[in-house]
Amino acid sequence: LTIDSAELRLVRLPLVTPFTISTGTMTEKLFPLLTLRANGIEGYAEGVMDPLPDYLDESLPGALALLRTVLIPGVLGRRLANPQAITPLIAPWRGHRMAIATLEMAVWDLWAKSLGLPLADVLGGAGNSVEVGVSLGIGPIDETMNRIAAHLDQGYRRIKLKVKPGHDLALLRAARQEFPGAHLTVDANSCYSLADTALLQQMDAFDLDYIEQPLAWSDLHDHATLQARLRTPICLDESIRTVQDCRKALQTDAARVINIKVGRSGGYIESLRIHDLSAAFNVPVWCGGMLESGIGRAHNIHLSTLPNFTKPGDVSSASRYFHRDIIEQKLETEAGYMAVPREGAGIGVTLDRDFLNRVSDTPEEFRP
Ligand code: OSB
Ligand code: MG
Repeated sequence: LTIDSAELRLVRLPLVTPFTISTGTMTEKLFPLLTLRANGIEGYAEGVMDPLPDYLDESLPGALALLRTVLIPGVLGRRLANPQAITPLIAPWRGHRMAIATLEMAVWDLWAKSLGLPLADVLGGAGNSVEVGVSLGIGPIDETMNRIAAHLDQGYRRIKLKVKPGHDLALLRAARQEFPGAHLTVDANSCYSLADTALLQQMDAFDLDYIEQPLAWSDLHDHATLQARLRTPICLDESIRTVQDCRKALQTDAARVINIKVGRSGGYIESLRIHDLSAAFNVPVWCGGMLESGIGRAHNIHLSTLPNFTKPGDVSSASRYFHRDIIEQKLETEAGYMAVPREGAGIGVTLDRDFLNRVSDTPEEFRP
């Protein structure tokens, strides 16, 4: 596999519904789309970094700089025996797990296509569909109750509610009263501290599957302190960037569930390690989402076929996010399950080039 050229472009898609979490509101999705080419085959990936560092400490300008100056030039003209061959290329760089993931995931798509196999099979996954839940943004409680009901009616198998101080216990009281049997979770996106321990302990009354990332994005120690005071499992999202983060979290009982985002963790090699380590600790994992277009969504679905993805992931219908997607296929959930796109090879989806050109800036071309 010799990579002969690459293309990088920025894509902007308006969101069907503005998405509010504790850190702010998103009304559009802006992301880098990377294409790698080898012998007439194309591999695709999208970056999940935000324009500003409000989810994690990575931002779009920094990620683009790394991709342009070292990551993409580093693979051009290089013969890669397998995806692991890029390891020395990414090893020098601190952090930037999202920029690295963008490159790494496109290499895996290309690699699977060169083998003529669906990415799920190359990764060691199995099955034709994966279990799916939804993540509902912050909004008025009555509106949220209607949205929960609508998504449960559609078959979604878990409802994750975004919370923040002042929008937490009353919301949970209402949701649990109206939907006594539903799988409910909350995601705080790091908005609480140990000073909120009493409030977080009150969440134990609502039989949540887990509480996602209640404390600081960079802090494992305080999560361990909190977990010792909670019955509800803590799930870590932002805090898991590497398998070493995961090891420290599991060794200290800072989390009892792990959210894996391949686009946040440097790609598949690290995600597979996180997946396997969690399994060794008997800790379930699930696939997180970052409001991805069809390219990132397809990647997430393939990853979700691995055996320890035993909780529903955030890989819901693309039509919930976008009026129109940049891929030709429709990634839609049926009765709570998302079909794995196994047409062709790799991630199993193809670009809708006319539409893509309308929603992206001028592509940047790279040659050796
Ligand atoms: O914390 O999981 C998160 C979206 C953007 C940034 C962070 C998060 C999310 C979501 C949405 O929860 C998941 C999705 O539906 O793609
Ligand atoms: Mg989260």
